[in-house]
Amino acid sequence: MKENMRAARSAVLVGPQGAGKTALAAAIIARSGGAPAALDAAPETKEFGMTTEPNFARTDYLGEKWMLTDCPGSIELLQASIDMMEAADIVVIVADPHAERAGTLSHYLKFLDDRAIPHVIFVNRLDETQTRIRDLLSAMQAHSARPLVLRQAPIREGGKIVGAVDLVSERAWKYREGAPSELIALPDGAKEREREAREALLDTLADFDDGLMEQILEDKTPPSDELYRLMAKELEEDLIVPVVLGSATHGYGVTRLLKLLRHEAPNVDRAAARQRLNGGGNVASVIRTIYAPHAGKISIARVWKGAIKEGSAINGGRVSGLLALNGETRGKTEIAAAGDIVGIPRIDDLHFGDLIVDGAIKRREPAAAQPALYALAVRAKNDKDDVKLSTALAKIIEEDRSLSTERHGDTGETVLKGQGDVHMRLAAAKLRSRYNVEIATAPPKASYRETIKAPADHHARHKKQSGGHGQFADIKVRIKPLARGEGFKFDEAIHGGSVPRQFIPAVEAGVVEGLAAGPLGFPVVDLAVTLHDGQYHSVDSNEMSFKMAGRQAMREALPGCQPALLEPIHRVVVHTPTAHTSKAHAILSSRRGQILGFDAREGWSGWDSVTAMLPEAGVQDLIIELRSITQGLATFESRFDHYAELHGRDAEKIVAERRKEGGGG
Ligand SMILES: Nc1nc2c(ncn2[C@@H]2O[C@H](COP(=O)(O)OP(=O)(O)O)[C@@H](O)[C@H]2O)c(=O)[nH]1
Ligand SMILES: [Mg+2]
Repeated sequence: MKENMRAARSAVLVGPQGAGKTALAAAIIARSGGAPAALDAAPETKEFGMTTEPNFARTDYLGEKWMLTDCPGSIELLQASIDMMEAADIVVIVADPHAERAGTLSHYLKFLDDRAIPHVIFVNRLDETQTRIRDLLSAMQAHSARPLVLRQAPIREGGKIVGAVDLVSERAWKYREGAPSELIALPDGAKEREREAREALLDTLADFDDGLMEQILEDKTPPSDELYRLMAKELEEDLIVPVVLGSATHGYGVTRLLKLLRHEAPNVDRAAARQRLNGGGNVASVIRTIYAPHAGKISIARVWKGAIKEGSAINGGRVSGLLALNGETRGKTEIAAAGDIVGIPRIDDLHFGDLIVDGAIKRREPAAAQPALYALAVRAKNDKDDVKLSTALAKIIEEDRSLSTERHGDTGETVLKGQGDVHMRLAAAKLRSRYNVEIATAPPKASYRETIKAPADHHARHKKQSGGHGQFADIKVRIKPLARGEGFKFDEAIHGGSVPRQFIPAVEAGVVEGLAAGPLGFPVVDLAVTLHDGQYHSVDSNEMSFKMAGRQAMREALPGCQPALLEPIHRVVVHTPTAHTSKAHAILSSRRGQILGFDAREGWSGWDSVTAMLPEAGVQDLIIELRSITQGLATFESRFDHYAELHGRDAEKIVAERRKEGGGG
C-alpha cells in the first residue's frame, strides 16, 4: 500500500430482499474495475434463493480502496445488516422502486437515523417500472426522520427511464447498457421537472446552511463545487439522505453512485469517533464471526486506527494467515490498515464486539441483539448426535447473534430462538450441511401451571415395617388456595411437640416435592399448606419418613381440592405500520388476546403499537401471521406477565396431552 493512499472506506449495502443489493455490489465491482468476487457463495444461498449472510468484497475506484458489504435482505436476518451498518462509513440502502413497498425501508432508516450513520438511497430496478419518482420519494420520506434529497431527475422516453439529470451539475446522462452513461444535452421535456427538483434540493441543503439560504433569497446561483461541498458535509453529519436512481443489472446509475461515494462518503475516523474508539495506536473491532470449513473460526475485524500485521500477537496468540476478504475468495494479506476489513483466523478468544487495542483484547458489551420472535424445540434426530448438536449450535449462534438457545426450565427441551421460520430453517440447513447434524423441531411447550380452588384438611400417615427399624410419620395439614401470583406458602401450628421440631422442615420438603406435578400434571402454585398436628414414633420416625408423609399428603389431598389449569399470559406489544393496525387487532383477538389499547409507536412515524394480554400459546407463531399481513414489517415484544385460569375444552386438551406424555394422575 502506498503511504499516501487514502484509508479504505466501507460501504454497506442493505435493503429489502430482492431489491438488488447483490446485483448492485457486483455492478459496483465491475464498473470500478475490481476483480470479480463470487458473492452469495454460501451453500444455503441456492436452497433459500436469497443472500443468507453478509458478502464481503473489495474494489478500488480511481485509486481509492473500498470495502463493500452486501447484506442479506430478509427481515429475519436483520441483525446482520444492523451489525454491518454500525461499522460502516456509509450505508447504501437499495430500494425497491414501488411506492407501496416503501415501508420495507423503515427498519434501516430508523436505525440509521437513531445512530446518525450517513446513508444514501439507491432506487433500483428503474428499468422495470414507470413509478413516479415524486410519489416514491414522498412514500419513503414518511419513514425517514431526515429529509430525503433527490440528486437526480429521471429522463423518460415513452414512459421508460432512459437517463437522468444530475441536479447539482445540471448535466444530463443517457444510460447505456452495462456501460458508463453518455453525456447528452438536457432534453426540453425534462427541463421543467429538473428546475423544480433542483429547487427542492437547494431548499433542503439551505435548511442546514445559512450562507446558502442567503444566496437563494438573493436569487443567486451557488457554484456547483460549493453545492458538492455542502452535500458532502450534510451527508457526513447525517443531516440529509441523498437519493440516486438506477438499475443494477443494466449498470444504470452505477458510475453516478460511485462518484457520489468517492466524493461524499466520510473517512474511517468518523465511524471510529461515532463508536467512541479513541486511544491506542492500533485499534480494530470484531464486527462478525464466521466458522469456515477447514479454516475454523475467523474473526472479521475492521481496523479503525493503525494496523494489524501478519505475525503480530493478539492476547499472546499469533496472528497467522490474515485474510483479505473478497466474496468466496479469502486471500492472504500481510497487513490490514485503517479502514480495512480483514479476517483474523483462529484466535478463539475473539468475540463479536471485542476491541483489539495494541494487541490486547478489550471486551466491550455489544449492543443488544434483536429480541427473539419465534422459537422451536430442537433435538438431534439421531440421539448419538446430541453432543455434536450442541457444539454446532454454539457455532452458528456465535455467527448470528439474533439466534439463541435456552433450556426450558419445566420441560427440559432445548429451545432455539430466532426471528422467524425462515431463520429456523436456515439454522437447520446450516446444521445439516456444515455440521452433518439433522434436527427435528416442534413448537415448544408452554409453561402451564395448576392451582386449587377449594381448601382441604388432610391426614396422611406414612408407615412401613420391614425388618429392623420401621418408618413412621403421621401429619395433619390444612390446604388453602391463595390469590393468583402468591406462589406457595408453608407454615406450621404444632402444639405440644406432636411433630418434633427437627422433622418439620422435612415435611415442608416433602410437600414441595409433591407440588412439582399436581393432579393435572403441572407444577402446583398459589396455595398455602399448614402443618397443624401429627404423631411420631420414638424409634421409627425420622426425616425421611416425614418427607414421605408430606409428599403423600399432597398426592392424596390435591385431587379433592378442585384443581384448575393455569396458563401463562404474556404482555405483548405489536408494532405495525398504521395501515395494518386493525388487522393486527384481529390477529390478537383470534388468539384469545385481550387488547389493552393502541397508540402511535414512539419514534416511528407511520407506525402503531398495539398492546394486549396474550396466552403464551398464542405468542409462539404470532410473528408468522403478523408478517404475512404486513409485508413482513410488523414485529412484537413480549414478556411473561401472569398466570390465568384456563377452563373448558382448551384446558381439557392440554391436560389430556400431558397425560399422554405420562404426566398427571
Ligand atoms: N430488471 C432488473 N432486475 C434486477 C435489478 N437488480 C437486480 N435485479 C434482479 O433481481 C433479483 C434479485 O436481485 P438481488 O441482487 O439478488 O437482490 P438482493 O436480495 O437485494 O440481493 C435478481 O434476479 C437480479 O438479477 C434491476 O435493476 N433490474
Ligand atoms: Mg442479496
